[in-house]
Amino acid sequence: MRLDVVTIFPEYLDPLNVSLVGKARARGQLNVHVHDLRSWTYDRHNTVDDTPYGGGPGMVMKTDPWGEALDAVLADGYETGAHQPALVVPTPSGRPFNQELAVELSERPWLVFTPARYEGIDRRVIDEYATRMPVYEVSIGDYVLAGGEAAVLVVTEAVARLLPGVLGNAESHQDDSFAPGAMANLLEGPVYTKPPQWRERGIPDVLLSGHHGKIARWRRDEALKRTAANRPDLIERCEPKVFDKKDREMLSILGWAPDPAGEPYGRFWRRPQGVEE
Ligand code: 6GU
Repeated sequence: MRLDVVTIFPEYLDPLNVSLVGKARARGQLNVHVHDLRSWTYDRHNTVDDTPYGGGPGMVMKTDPWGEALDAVLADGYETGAHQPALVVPTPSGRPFNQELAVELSERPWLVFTPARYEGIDRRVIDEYATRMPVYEVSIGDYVLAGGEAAVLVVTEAVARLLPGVLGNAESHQDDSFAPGAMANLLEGPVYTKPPQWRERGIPDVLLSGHHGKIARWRRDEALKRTAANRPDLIERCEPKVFDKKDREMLSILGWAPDPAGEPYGRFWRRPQGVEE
């Protein structure tokens, strides 16, 4: 996979040399190019922004540096045999980035990222390149960053670990929280390693029992507890048929009850707080 990043802070992308993404680059599984947007400015101050039409606060990134940068980056990629580029535009007004979108992006051969500072990029730039290639406007969460560079790091790491051969067998992503189908959209529960005693704290007995069936059940219960506590929306989104009898027992202990009218296809409903049935 080829990745291009056009930014006014190329050094912000230095972490792409480290860890999983850095190793994938070193092995030739990822071909990363970081470009300084200001290389495509020609005035004394290397201006990349200007005041917004219609007024209002903040500055808008100008069409010309972005247009020239993207034309040059695309021409370079095509010359070196890259094909089917997609533009990834980080913006808080984008589509929520999630594991499903990470999988979709990991299946593309070439991603071009356009992290912006200020109030974003003049819309005509995105509209122009959208006539030539798919454009993914993505947000990494419901908060506002000062710029899209951190989002590029997030998306790149989530995508890179899905590429064939990037993760070893030991770290396989088959049962990640959010992996399609894995644990039916439950978060992963707690994990433990040696030593067996630490500051008076032991390991749950079941994990030392060697009883694979009981261990799997315990892990599933812990996953249900953590999901119910931290992401009740994920429980509500599950098809009830993914919950077996033991799951239902645990959900009931946690204060959840199925919608009686909806069975077998209704969602699980949370029992109203403090109301006993
Ligand atoms: Cl992709 N960019 C910015 N600036 N803020 C964000 C974001 C992206 N995702 C969430 N907040």
